[in-house]
Amino acid sequence: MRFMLIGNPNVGKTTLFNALTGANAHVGNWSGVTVDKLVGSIKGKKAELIDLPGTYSVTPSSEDEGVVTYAIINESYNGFINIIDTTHFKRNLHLTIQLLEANVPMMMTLNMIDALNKKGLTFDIKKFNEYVSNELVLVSARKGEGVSQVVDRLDHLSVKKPFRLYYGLTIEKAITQIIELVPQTVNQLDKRWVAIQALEGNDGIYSILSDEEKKKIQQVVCTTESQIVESGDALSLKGAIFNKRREWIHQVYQACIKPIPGAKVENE
Ligand code: GDP
Ligand code: MG
Ligand code: K
Repeated sequence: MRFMLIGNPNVGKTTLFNALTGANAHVGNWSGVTVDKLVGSIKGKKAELIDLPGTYSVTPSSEDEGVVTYAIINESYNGFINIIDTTHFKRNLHLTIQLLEANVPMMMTLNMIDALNKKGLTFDIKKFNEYVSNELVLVSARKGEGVSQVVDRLDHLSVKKPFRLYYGLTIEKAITQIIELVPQTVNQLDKRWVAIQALEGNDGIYSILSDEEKKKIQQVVCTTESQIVESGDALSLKGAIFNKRREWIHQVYQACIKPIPGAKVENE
């Protein structure tokens, strides 16, 4: 088995990676780029863990971020482990949504719970489970708390209920059109994911498509961009997608992050 560890920069990825693997990692190479590929063996399991570069988005805006799209499309794996810093929950969820949309088996590890509690806040995992059907584990990677649960539950990863965020009529119409232009499913990635990434401007996805398919999809992206700008709903297509995600994230945040009764709260 093989799992991909994915998260924003500075969320405790290396700390969790070391806790899961006992720091037995070896460094490899991603083809074509100078970014290191860290591969470790998960303690007590016949499973490999691959550490991906920290990123705020699957849609690349740097060489590091390009590696994430490349790996998601080209590597073989059984699932993702998304590490979330609960003290920066809202910011982290933008990447999480992009991973959820792939509808690949994924565990979410909610890290820095100790630091969240110090801020007078708790994380309501039951509430979060009403928004996402994934395996969820609260961890404090630095203290090693929750790490054994992560290992145990890796055996049970599956897509219980596909994740689907609604982007509004204009974008949904474009998604439907692009899905029809994507000929085959790659790496169990949802075609809807490919469509949304195309609309966000992730050129990495075209590596799996022919020039003809690319041209047709880019036409849909271009038309949709004009429609969004003309409608005045957002300044750009990317902006419109971002706004829909932000609305969902705001709801999830309100539902899941709660003050500890009697504690002095320090806000995010
Ligand atoms: P990466 O950039 O995602 O690889 O993050 P690191 O593993 O390097 O961690 C970034 C910082 O967060 C380090 O100072 C860690 O010691 C700290 N850190 C990691 N996990 C936790 C945790 O569970 N609680 C707290 N309070 N700090 C943590
Ligand atoms: Mg790191
Ligand atoms: K390389």
